[in-house]
Amino acid sequence: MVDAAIQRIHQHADQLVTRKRDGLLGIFDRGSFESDRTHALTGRLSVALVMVDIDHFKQVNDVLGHSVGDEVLRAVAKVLTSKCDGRNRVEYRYGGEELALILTGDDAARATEVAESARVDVEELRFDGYRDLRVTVSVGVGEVPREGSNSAELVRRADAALYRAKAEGRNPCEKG
Ligand code: GH3
Ligand code: MG
Ligand code: MG
Repeated sequence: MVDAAIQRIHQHADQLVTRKRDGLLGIFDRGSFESDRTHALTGRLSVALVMVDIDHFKQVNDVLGHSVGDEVLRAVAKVLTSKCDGRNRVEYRYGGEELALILTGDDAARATEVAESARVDVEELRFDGYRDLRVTVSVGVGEVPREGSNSAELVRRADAALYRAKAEGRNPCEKG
């Protein structure tokens, strides 16, 4: 029992050390997302996943250029970082303009509050030299109860919620 707990602490320490940051955004990368997600689901706390997708991001690149697109991505990543603590709430670049949060110990309602607050902060972002530029994100929240829960199911729930958010016209926050 104690051995198992110690082993888990060691595993967690190893995993924190091997986390890597995305070169462009400074938040954790996809590999870290995968290992943290697997680890989170070995614990006794519920796990919530928030998927964040920037709306119409291709247009930002097409109209204003990729360097402005990069700046927008970095600003959105910073908003997510401001909601996280690096332990129970961690932010990742899932891929491209899709970012994610893994929340350990927050139920879906709490995770939705965090996601909603990030969504509103993104709406309020303003960019020097681009007065009229407005950015929104669509957000999907999924949650699984605890230990033994299926990792793929967690992503499936968050993805389904994100899909609904997009289908509803973008910029809302949906709970899975
Ligand atoms: P939707 O509202 O449906 O999400 O539309 P969207 O335009 O955001 O989605 P789409 O998948 O059509 O385009 C995503 C774009 O994100 C295309 C790709 O070039 C851009 N992108 C991905 N990674 C980066 C990056 O690191 N920097 C920049 N500037 N653009 C990126
Ligand atoms: Mg996308
Ligand atoms: Mg998008």
